[in-house]
Amino acid sequence: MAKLFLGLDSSTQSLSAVVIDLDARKVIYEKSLNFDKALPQHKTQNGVLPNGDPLVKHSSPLLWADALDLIFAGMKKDGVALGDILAISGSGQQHGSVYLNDRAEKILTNLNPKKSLVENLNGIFSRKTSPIWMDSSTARECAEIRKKLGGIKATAQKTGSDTFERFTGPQIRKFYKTEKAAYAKTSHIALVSSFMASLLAGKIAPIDFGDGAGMNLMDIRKKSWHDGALAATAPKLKSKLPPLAASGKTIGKVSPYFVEKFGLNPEALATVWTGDNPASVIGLGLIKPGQVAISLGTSDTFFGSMQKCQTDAHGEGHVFGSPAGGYMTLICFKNGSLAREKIRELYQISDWNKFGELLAKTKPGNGGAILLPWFEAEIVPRVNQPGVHRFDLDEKNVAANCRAIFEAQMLSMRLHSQWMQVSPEQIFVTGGASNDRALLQVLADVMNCRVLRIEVSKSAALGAALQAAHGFSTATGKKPKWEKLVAGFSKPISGSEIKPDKKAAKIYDKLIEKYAECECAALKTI
Ligand code: XUL
Repeated sequence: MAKLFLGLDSSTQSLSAVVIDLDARKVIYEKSLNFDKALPQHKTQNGVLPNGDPLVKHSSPLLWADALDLIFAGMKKDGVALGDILAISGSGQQHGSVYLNDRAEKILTNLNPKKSLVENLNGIFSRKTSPIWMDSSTARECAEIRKKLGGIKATAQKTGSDTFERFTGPQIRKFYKTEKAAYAKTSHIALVSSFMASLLAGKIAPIDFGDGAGMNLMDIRKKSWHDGALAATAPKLKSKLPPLAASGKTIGKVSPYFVEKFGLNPEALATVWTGDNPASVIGLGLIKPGQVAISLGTSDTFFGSMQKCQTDAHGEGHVFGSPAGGYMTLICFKNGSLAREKIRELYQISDWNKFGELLAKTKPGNGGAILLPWFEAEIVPRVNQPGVHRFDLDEKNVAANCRAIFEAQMLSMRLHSQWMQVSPEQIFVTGGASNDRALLQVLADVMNCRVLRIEVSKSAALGAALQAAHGFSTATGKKPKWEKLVAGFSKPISGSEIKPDKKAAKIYDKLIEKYAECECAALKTI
């Protein structure tokens, strides 16, 4: 019998499944189910419920449950050997929260396989919808909690991050303030990850140290609920939260609902889920401290493993627990491809090859020219008023502006990741813009580090499957090594390595000082 493990990823727009054969070191099945297309009855757009207020972004927990039924039905239909799956784990979009009443526990333990999950779960919610990570309607609550915790630095030191609108604590506070009766009727608060794990386990599941750190409620060092943060958020909160636990830890046998309905093995283990970013860290094989990846997408994110818990005094970056045991960090730059596209449009450059040709006409360091491309309000550094700033850079010089945008973004990444105190030996890059060699060369030179491309399709679900394998092995008394476990699953694309140019790297070592000064000067004016 093959040793199969299932990883599920409940993201904003879809639910994905990845099944791995551990001994063969192979992904044997993968599938995604798009919420809007597969389940139009829930009326989401890109996984979000329409709302008149542009700051409010909610989704539906019943949609996620419906998707779970559907993905299992699909696996059964596709002939996946569901009876051979030894353990299941998963990941969820971070920060989103689900509110359950006092009927939830009983209903979860008695899920009726003759009915759908949606039919079973009707009546267990104390709040019909779930605020998700895209919501930014809690600025006031962020300020209130931050103040009670002693400011930005103290909040980050205590909980791993400054308060952010999308984080669960500020969201819970808003719910408590605006819907007091519904808050009082809430017996359990779950994250997307722990809600999904609860369905599979047939009982209220713990929240893990990775996703728990995205709440502004967990003591990042002790990995337990932080009493001060709980008190600053809402009354009686501790009694509504599940225990915290390591991701992949066994919750129990999978619920009989899934055994009877889809043919899962009754001995299969249901394990604790995590957030999608922590799971991706595993899926990409970033196990050793100092291993980092950059995702160049709509926004750019810089994330990776971290040895010590090192929080950001400026409150720009986040520290989460890593499923591999230690910590991970994540920094999100909003003006990623968004800003690169804006420059391309502004100078009417037909495509990225042409853009690269123009850039090649200039030299590393751009003669000291600096651009600050904050087309949108920026997260890192915190910029509330969008604006583009140029220093010693002629707006009419097209080639210099092409180089300036790439250099600015990579210098900003280097500058704002210094607090993490990691010196990577190599950087993995993924995402839409990661096939742009000109951009990757600037990245390698600015970071003075090898850069390798890596394919990340379903990296979170793959990480979750590996987490299931780790949890299973631990439960059977073994001490599995993460490095061994992930080996062979995610490999960089062959021939994609870009080495830093030592001369250029020296230029950037100097230019970063000027870049930092320009940032300070611009921030003072807004
Ligand atoms: C991380 C974050 C997003 C979501 C996306 O802090 O908000 O990356 O996890 O699913």
